[in-house]
Amino acid sequence: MLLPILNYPHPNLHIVAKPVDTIDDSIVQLTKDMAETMYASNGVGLAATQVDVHKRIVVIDVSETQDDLLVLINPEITWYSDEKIVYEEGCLSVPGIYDKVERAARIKVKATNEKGEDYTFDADGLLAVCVQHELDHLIGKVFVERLSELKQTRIKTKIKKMAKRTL
Ligand code: QAP
Ligand code: CO
Repeated sequence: MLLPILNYPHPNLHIVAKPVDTIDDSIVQLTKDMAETMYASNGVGLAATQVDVHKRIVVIDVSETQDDLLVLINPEITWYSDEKIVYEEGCLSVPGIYDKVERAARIKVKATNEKGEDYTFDADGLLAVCVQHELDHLIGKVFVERLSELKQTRIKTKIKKMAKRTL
């Protein structure tokens, strides 16, 4: 089932997600719906926060062929490199807006999958950027809030103008 995505600056995008304590059928179904919603929107990542569910759940697929789904339940970044990467980011909650954000170039991640298995992996490049971007959502942070105040003001103005056009 496709889920509606909250659009910035919706206040619920600032709610801090709570850890998942039991991976029951409703959580498994939510991860499936999140993946379907991400693929349908041609996204590479989606956090539960963006579909107004305030639990620590993220889906990511940075593969070209959209066939390498990562389900991250209660994800944590256990290590950040000092080395940085600057990447032009976008967000399904901020359609049409893209800007450069600096983040750690490499990270170590631990999470649980939808089967309840714990796993860890190292990430760099687009995957490292995506994990950091999605985990920001879980603490109520949208990538535009990592840009200058001037850029944030300009983005809000642009969003209001785009909304008017669709009236
Ligand atoms: C986060 O973002 C991300 O504006 C995921 O019109 C982005 O999937 C991580 C999207 C970049 C790493 C690098 C955005 C689709 C998708 C749009 C997305 C749009 C259509 C964004
Ligand atoms: Co996003």
